[in-house]
Amino acid sequence: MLHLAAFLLHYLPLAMGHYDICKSWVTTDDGPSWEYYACQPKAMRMKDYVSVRVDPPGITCGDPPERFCTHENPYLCSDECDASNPDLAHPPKLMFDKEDEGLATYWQSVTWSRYPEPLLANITLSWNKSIELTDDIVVTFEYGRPTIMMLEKSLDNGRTWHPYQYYADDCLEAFGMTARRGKELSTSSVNRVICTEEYSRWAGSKKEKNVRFEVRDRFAIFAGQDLRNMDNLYTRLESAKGLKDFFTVTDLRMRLLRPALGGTYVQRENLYKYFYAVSNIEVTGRCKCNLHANLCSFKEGSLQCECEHNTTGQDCGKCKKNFRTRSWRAGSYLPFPNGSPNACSCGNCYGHSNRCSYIDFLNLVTCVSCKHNTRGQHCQHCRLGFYRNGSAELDDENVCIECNCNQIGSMHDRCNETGYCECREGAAGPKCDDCLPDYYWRQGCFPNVCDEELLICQNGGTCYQNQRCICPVGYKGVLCEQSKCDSDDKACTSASSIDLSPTPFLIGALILQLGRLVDF
Ligand SMILES: *[C@@H]1O[C@H](CO)[C@@H](O)[C@H](O)[C@H]1NC(C)=O
Ligand SMILES: *[C@@H]1O[C@H](CO)[C@@H](O)[C@H](O)[C@H]1NC(C)=O
Ligand SMILES: *[C@@H]1O[C@H](CO)[C@@H](O)[C@H](O)[C@H]1NC(C)=O
Ligand SMILES: *[C@@H]1O[C@H](CO)[C@@H](O)[C@H](O)[C@H]1NC(C)=O
Ligand SMILES: *[C@@H]1O[C@H](CO)[C@@H](O)[C@H](O)[C@H]1NC(C)=O
Ligand SMILES: [Ca+2]
Repeated sequence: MLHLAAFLLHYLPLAMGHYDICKSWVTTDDGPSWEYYACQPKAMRMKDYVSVRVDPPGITCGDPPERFCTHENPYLCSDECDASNPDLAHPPKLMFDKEDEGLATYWQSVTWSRYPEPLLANITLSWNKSIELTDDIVVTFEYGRPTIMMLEKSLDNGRTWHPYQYYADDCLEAFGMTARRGKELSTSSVNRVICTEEYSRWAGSKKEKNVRFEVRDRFAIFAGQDLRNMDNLYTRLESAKGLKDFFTVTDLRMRLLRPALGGTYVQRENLYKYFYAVSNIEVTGRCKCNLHANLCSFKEGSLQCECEHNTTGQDCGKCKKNFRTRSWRAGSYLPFPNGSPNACSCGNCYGHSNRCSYIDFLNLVTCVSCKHNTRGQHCQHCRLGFYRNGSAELDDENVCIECNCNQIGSMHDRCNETGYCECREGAAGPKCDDCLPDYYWRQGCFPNVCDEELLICQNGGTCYQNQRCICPVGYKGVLCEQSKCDSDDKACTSASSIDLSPTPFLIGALILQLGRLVDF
């Protein structure tokens, strides 16, 4: 705990808190396993990874060589900028170098020799990577800060640009905006684009060199002055729409619109003292990895998150192949203290399995224990005895419908894609629980013995449920076609006299019914 506290105190200005590990091997009641956490890379000095562009062409001094002087020494214009002489050159890279103590190195523009045409310069910083700012942007101007400038940002590698902050010694005159200060911002205005006069007024070029974009003042609105209550800030970053994006950039652009004037109007007779000189641009931030990585490395010229949680992409912005969920999600700072990893896993099991297993040598992920009567590597098929509900999505719990084939009428449990079972001879209907017209049902379908058309019971016999003829006394045979006695048999003739009595008929029917009951 003490160690952790020491760590936090040490890194507080940059790292501000936890979320520094993505997973750990823990032992639970169910044995050891990985536990996953939301995680993010440490904050870094982003100037070490930036590429810079200065516009327009020819704005950097020294080609041809040029004399300049300073506001403090306006009549001693003996300093020289010469691009061909390393000691006197001021190329853009000097805004990002490591300086020996006390020796400022700086990019410098040409002087304002074309006054009154404005002296305009753009300094564009590109990371080719989303960066989340964690501390103030600080731009250091040697020889005075611009009297008008603007900071712009891009979130899409320079395709579109948005104003980030306006700076002027007179905001109303320069931009038609009321001047505000970063410290005056509140919960409701935290991501407002403001114009500030704090960094543009003349205070002597050596005294006040820095121009800031106030990230800390904005964070402090939620986390308190010394940023102790980071949990509150993280909660806000999760919940307030657009707040995270406000602090996220891929590119920054400083539009220098009017140089330092030394506290007075422009003196036409000495334009050698008007120019821009930037010795350092400090941008502190971390790679945006959507809380799915704690490392960000510089590879092939750009920063890349080293993604965990089965995510991939420069910002861990999508699921790895085989782990594609319907919707990828960023990790979350909440709940404290470890957040939610929102890892990608078994995404293509269509929600029918919570487990998947990785078969190393095939480089293949398969879903384990598919539920809802599904089967297959991705639970994308229906189990035998089930068929696909054509109007349901694959991730529907009811995607597989039981075939329900009649056990007796069908060949097996399987059915085709429209739910039709395969019927035994004589059986019919989708589930094979009906018989074809010339068949009757009795534990399966059997060909009719008698009917009303072709197989008619003879000699007054009646057809019982297509199964047999009920013959009058004295007749037998399948269709009662045979007489039971010879023509001279007396018993037969006497019996034939009571032939019309219904009693034996009923008894016969009863016996048949009984026989049927016993059969079943
Ligand atoms: C600076 O960039 C802006 C767009 O952000 C552009 O309109 C302007 O022309 C550029 N100025 C110079 C001097 O290149
Ligand atoms: C930007 O980064 C992507 C992804 O790392 C890379 O493929 C691309 O080449 C980079 N572009 C430039 C201009 O560096
Ligand atoms: C990522 O996939 C592997 C392979 O299936 C699995 O072992 C691991 O638990 C997954 N990680 C997460 C965070 O889900
Ligand atoms: C098929 O799926 C649709 C959509 O989910 C559902 O409304 C319907 O009831 C299902 N059909 C059957 C037979 O289960
Ligand atoms: C399923 O079987 C029935 C009856 O044999 C048939 O009409 C239907 O077209 C079959 N469906 C498919 C998709 O094969
Ligand atoms: Ca420098």
